[in-house]
Amino acid sequence: MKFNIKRILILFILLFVIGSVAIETSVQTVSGDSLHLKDYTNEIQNLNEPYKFIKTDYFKPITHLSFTNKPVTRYYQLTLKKVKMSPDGFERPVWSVNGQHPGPLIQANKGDRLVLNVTNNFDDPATIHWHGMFQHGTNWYDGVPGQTQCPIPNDVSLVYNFSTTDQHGTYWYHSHFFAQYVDGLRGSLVVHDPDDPYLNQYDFEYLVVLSDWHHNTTGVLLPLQDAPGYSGLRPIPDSPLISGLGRYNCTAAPPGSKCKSNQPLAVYNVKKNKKYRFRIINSSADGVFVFSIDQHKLKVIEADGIYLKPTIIKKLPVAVGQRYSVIVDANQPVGNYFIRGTLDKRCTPINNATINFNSAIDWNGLGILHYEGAINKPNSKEFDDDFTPCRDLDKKHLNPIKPITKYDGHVTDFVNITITFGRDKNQRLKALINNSSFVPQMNDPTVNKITRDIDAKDLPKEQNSVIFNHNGGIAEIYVKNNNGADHPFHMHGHVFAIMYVGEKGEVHDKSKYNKRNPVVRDTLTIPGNGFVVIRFITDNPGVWAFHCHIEWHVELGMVLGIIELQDTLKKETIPEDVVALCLEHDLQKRTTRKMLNSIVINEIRSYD
Ligand SMILES: [Cu+2]
Repeated sequence: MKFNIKRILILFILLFVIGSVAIETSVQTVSGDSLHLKDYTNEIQNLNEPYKFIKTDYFKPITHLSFTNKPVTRYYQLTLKKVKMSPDGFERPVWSVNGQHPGPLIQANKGDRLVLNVTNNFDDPATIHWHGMFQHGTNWYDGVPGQTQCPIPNDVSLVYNFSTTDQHGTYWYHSHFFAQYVDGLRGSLVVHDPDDPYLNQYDFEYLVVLSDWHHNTTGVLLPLQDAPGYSGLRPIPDSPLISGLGRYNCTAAPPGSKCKSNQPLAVYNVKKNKKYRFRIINSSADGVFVFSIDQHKLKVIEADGIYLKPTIIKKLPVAVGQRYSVIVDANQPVGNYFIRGTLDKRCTPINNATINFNSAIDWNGLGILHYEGAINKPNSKEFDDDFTPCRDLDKKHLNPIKPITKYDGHVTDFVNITITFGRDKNQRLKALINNSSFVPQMNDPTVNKITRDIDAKDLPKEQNSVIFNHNGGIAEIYVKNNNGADHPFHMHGHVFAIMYVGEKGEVHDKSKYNKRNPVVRDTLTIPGNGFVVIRFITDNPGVWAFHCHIEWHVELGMVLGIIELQDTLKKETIPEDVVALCLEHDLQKRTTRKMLNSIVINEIRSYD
């Protein structure tokens, strides 16, 4: 209970502190006319001025980087600061990146190195995970507190420095510190590919960052979920957001709150007969989004960085953590058409003990596809569903552009895991993997332990470690979901091949594995009471989280720590500034120079 009171205290203090913080809304503007792929607007990297401070207007086409003959090192500044914002009309503190939510787009070309100076001015500790990036040889920049680094304390900067190697596609970044990304620390990351087979099939490129949104901070929500005897389900959001914009009916807002109804919607401008690549990211805490544009079908070409054989769909279901690219042909009569970013209510279980169960949310998030010259009010009609609700996009739409065959071979390591829920001795809800709920050791991350020559098999039980030691081997994980909820699982450091997805009641049958042309991605939905079998190549030394991306489940402990090739990993040297975070973290715990900070740190201590 002590923990809960502290969290609530933090909220009140925050509300006072944040009252004085200015709102930043200005965004970088770029010329929309000069953005045809044939004449990229070059973003010139001035090496005398490292750490370029970037902002992104999500409603302007992407200003590409010019392709270079040799890889380029790109320096970006990401400053973390709480600001007051009203994404759906309701004002609250938002954990912003460079003053905006979603955070700015980080761009690179294939092979480039990203050097990202993260300055933490949150008054809370923070980390950033670069979702989907493999971090070959740089496990300590994966951004998972307790697994790959100590949290970045307040008023401290950490330079994340990693190569994109041979990766390309649509990625994102988010905090991995408690549920901080749900409060706003999330943004987009795109690695362009000069050899992209679809490069000449579209004229402009847009990003769509989808998220569910809560009016309460996670500092309020998490203790409620963590309360002894809590019998509700995942907290119900207040709005769906399309690239940071949504609408809330303010008559439902609590008295005294600042709230404006009928906020402007997300508007994406198009020109008749041009083609647009939309990169769609579900950065939610929880919800499955269904993305569609009335009267415009979607040509799917990428999932989680993997090029696909193109197929045409009407509606795109996107689970948390997944990304897609689709090409949209603006070939309809000049007009305004609804873009739909619908939070799929069918996938959100609810009972009347659930936090915010009586939310005034309008699940049907709307944006507008605006043709140049259109003046009509949009009244377009939604497509009928052409997908299975609460499931990933059907595998027939997810064939890699060329079959990826490397997963069909001798399995060197096999791990069997079972997901359940349970209660601890205080009747607090816990998520269990093989009967064990993950607890991070914030001040002594697993990778630090491995490099101190602690053998992975001697790690504390609550690290939920699974060990893979075959260099270049094929690991297979069978995940049995013994509860009724669907769980979108994400693996750090890898993509994996999906050998099979089994629904409730299906029998596990190895002869049904898709060995010849499996779907390959980094996030998949495990059906309620079903199972999945995945494979990945064990070629990336590191400590890699494999976890449900429903953030409420992460906080209940639904996390596994893959310890991969520890014999190689233990010989590596973690950069001094990363190790020093642990000292600074300890130091700040003992410091009372800021009351707010000390409260947050004390609270974390209860998890250490
Ligand atoms: Cu889950």
